[in-house]
Amino acid sequence: MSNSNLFAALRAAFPANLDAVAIDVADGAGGAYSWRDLERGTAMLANLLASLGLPAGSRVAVQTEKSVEALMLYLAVLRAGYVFLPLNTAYQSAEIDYFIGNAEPAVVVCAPKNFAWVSRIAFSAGTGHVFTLGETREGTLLERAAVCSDQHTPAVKAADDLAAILYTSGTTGRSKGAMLSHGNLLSNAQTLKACWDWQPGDVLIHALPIFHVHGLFVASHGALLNGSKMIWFGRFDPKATIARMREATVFMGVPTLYVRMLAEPALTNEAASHMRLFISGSAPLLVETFDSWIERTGHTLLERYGMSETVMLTSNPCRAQDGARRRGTVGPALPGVGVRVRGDHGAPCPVGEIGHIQVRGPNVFSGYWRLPEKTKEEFTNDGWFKTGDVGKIEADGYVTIVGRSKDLIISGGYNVYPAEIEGVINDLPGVAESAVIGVPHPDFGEGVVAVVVAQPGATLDAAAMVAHLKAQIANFKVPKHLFVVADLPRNAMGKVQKNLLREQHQGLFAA
Ligand code: MLC
Ligand code: AMP
Repeated sequence: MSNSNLFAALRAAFPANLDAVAIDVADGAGGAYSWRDLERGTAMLANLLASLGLPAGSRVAVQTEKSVEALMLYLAVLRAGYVFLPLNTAYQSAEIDYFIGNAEPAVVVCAPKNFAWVSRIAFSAGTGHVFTLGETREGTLLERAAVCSDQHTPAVKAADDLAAILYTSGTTGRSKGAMLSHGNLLSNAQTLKACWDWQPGDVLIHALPIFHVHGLFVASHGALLNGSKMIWFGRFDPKATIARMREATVFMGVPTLYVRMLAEPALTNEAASHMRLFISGSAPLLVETFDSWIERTGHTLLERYGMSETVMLTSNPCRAQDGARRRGTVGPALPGVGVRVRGDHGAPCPVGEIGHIQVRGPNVFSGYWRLPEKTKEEFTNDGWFKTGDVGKIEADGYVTIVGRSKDLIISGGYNVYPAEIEGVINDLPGVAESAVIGVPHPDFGEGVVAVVVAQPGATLDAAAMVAHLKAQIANFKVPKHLFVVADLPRNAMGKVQKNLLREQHQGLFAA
């Protein structure tokens, strides 16, 4: 049987010279990792996992700061044939409690400073093993792996075997785990390698977090599958990123990263002259950012469109002969991926008409973890996944996203679901109801704003409520502003008119 293990495919792309630098760490403790270090490190971690006698399909949940060892842990989970479950470092105890309770991981890896509370949650959910991994190689994970063999044969996997679960919030209720297979991830990585014209000698600046699709899959797989060196930032720093462009060729970022680099005088044509390709995605790219980037660097940003359930769906062209990178669009569907637009009742939309974006292809996930009914609802009868994005397709295939049918805010590339935040606010004492909206924000694209109504006789203190929320939910979800009002605008059906609230507050964060 052939092996469809994603790690095996990535490993096969390592350069012949295993002593060449694979990852050059640009911040923190610095240092360099060779391809041999990745080979040996992932083997030792895979052997540690294998030594635990975990059942097939076991989940390994990881909430650690970004580090090369954290990337190796991801690769080791693939290599050993288990299922990787990355968690945003901003998540707090109630959020982690939910993910661990829902996914029932056999292994949890957390930051040393969080061991006490994370292990309490994990052990009470039935997790057998909790390890720690710090930013600078400290913790029990590497201590235990240090005594394991550095030889390991990748587990044999079928293309549809589960590789990762990515939690993505729902418009109603709790987060759902999107189940991605080895085949989903590898087919998308191979397609992007060809489409983005990865070249021998390409060097990627990796400055995104590694707990979401963009940094973990698109960026890391891209470099690994091309045997390309990465210049690795634990945290995005616009000045330092610009300084390293002279040694690099490819950069991937959410729009906020481009906005922050544009604010740096050091961003010039000359500073970017060694670069081949700048890619943007995860959130809408403003046309002003697109235009300013051309003006300042001479490079045209390549905007692409993706999501946790589907990895990448569309991309503007890379090579000039394949077409223009058209501002305001996310480009045509990737080869082998089907993208179509449907009306409210499922009828096909004529060219250029706005409707619901649907997708199918080898990149599309198999369903939500333990939610067969929810999965069914999110697919059409003929097997297309409903993205929840609204847009149009031109005659030449270019897709434009114009909005979302899902009530979702994207702030600095992170998704915030109003229903979740409203639920937390409504549970605070004295709150009758609330509405959470996103309004234009010069740095984050959209800023989270809450509008809250007090119960009769109650007095609410906005600052105290924000402080309370900060202690309960991930920091990027906390409203940047919270207004206490007498009542919320409603339509004749009694539904809160969020569009009116958005209009009212749209200038709140004006630059
Ligand atoms: C940080 N803060 C944010 C925020 N990030 N607020 C709103 N939205 C965000 N995204 C706030 C914190 O709450 C904190 O506020 C303050 O900013 C400083 O925190 P920080 O952690 O020091 O911020 P910083 O390092 O500046 O982070 C900003 C950022 C980061 C833009 C670098 O958000 C980021 O890396 N975003 C990328 C997200 C990403 O990779 N998305 C891909 C998803 S995949 P306070 O008040 O507490 O001080 C996907 C599919 C696809 O969508 O298509 O790719
Ligand atoms: P996530 O659930 O975090 O994977 O986020 C996926 C969502 O991000 C998509 O459904 C889109 O709404 C949004 N998104 C991703 N890329 C783009 C883009 N280039 N332009 C606009 N929205 C995008």
